[in-house]
Amino acid sequence: MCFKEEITKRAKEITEKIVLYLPKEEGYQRTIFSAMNYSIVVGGKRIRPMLMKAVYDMFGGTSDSIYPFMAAIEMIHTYSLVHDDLPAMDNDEYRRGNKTTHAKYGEAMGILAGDALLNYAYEVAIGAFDVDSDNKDSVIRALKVLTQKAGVYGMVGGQVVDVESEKSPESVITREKLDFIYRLKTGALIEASMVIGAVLANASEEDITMVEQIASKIGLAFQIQDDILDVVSTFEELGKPIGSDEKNNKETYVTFEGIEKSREDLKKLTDEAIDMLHSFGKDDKFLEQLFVYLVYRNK
Ligand code: GRG
Repeated sequence: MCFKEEITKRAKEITEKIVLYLPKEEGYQRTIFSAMNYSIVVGGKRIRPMLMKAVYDMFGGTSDSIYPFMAAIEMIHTYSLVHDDLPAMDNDEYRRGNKTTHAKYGEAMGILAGDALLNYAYEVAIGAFDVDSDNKDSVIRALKVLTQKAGVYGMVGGQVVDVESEKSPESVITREKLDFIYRLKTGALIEASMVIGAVLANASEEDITMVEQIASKIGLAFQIQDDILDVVSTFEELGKPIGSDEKNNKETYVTFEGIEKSREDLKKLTDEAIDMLHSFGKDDKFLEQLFVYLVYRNK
């Protein structure tokens, strides 16, 4: 089986597991259940639960307590996309090849579906205590990681600075601020995914710290590739060569560093992450290939 087929298979298996945690579409509030479920099943690469499970497997985890956390991280990621697509933020009509949640259900339901997914994620993750009552301390620690990385010291914090930088003309974005935004907005959930995999598998403190550092590099590389893809598609649409003087109104890694240096930095970060992965001595080819796939993806 080639790697592309392998990740397609894993993404399908992950979706089958996640849907088991979705609410039933019944009761007076059934519209919210429908909007939540639509947002999740409509698509997505499932890379965060995939990373979580791959790290968990690498450290020899065997309990089913990983599954509620895999569902929870995808719910939190999906809520962030649902809210990011709202008229008050990016105002996007399409996502994952389909209508965005607010475009399909209306703005109020879009807001509520995001709120509901975030809250439900924690309800689901807490269910890990029922699955693995012998591993309570690890479950508590995994919950802490999840809540912190998703919140104001994580993804939400990064989004706040991003929104402020875009909307206010006097807020000048510096390279330092851009790093902050990327580390939190994109990196934090990737870090949460991988660290939770290590924590639930009872990896050593030293290994957990190393996993967080690897995830941080992959998170940044993932976002740099997002910026590169953005620039490439913009220039393709304009029918101009990449790097011609068309000015994008948004500051990104590429506008600061240029396309060549961005590609070099992306490679450097990925190579460093893979070297660190090798230092565990686990010979995990899947995780290594997944890193390469994520940071060199073409969409
Ligand atoms: C609204 C609190 C709040 C946060 C929003 C996720 C996010 C923060 C904004 C979306 C915009 C963006 C470009 C984020 C960077 C991370 C990123 C590339 C997200 C898309 O993740 P994928 O590619 O999406 O994993 P799928 O659809 O495959 O799940």
